[in-house]
Amino acid sequence: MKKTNLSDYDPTGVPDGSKYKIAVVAAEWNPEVTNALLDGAVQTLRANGIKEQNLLVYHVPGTFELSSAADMILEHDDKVDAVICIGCVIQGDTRHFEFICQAVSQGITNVALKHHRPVIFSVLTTNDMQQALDRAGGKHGNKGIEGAVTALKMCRFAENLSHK
Ligand code: DLZ
Repeated sequence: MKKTNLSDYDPTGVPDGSKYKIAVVAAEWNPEVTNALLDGAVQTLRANGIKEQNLLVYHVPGTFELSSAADMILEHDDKVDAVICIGCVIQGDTRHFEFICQAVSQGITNVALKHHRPVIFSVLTTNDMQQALDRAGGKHGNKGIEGAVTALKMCRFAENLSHK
């Protein structure tokens, strides 16, 4: 499936969110991007029926902190069905970009496997700010929306397994 717009989804294929508890963690670096991604995720969860008391929003300093925050949330609350991690890392002049991207992608995978619950990668890793803005409500849609839809689908996936 080739997707050119991160906001495109078939609403009929998205699970009802009213039975799920979902946490969203957003990094404070590049806030013009991460706040737009957070809005996209939260609005999409609400549009698909999540109850306000089951929607938890947290902030962490940077993208590097997302995986440890997701780990703490899942450790603390076994009722949380999924965590959406939102961040934006922009290529700079040093190798910091590589280390953060490597750490967060591996870290999020490890947390999901440790807790057996979905942890969603809504992290933009771009060459410049314009590429990030294009994917945070710009011409390529909003990766926060994609993350919310993915979280709901993965919650249903886990639920279906538990009924087998
Ligand atoms: C240090 C740093 C740099 C250089 N760039 C970014 C970035 O583009 N996006 C982001 O979310 N965070 C960045 N950070 C901060 C790190 O994620 C982290 O917060 C610090 O290294 C402290 O652990």
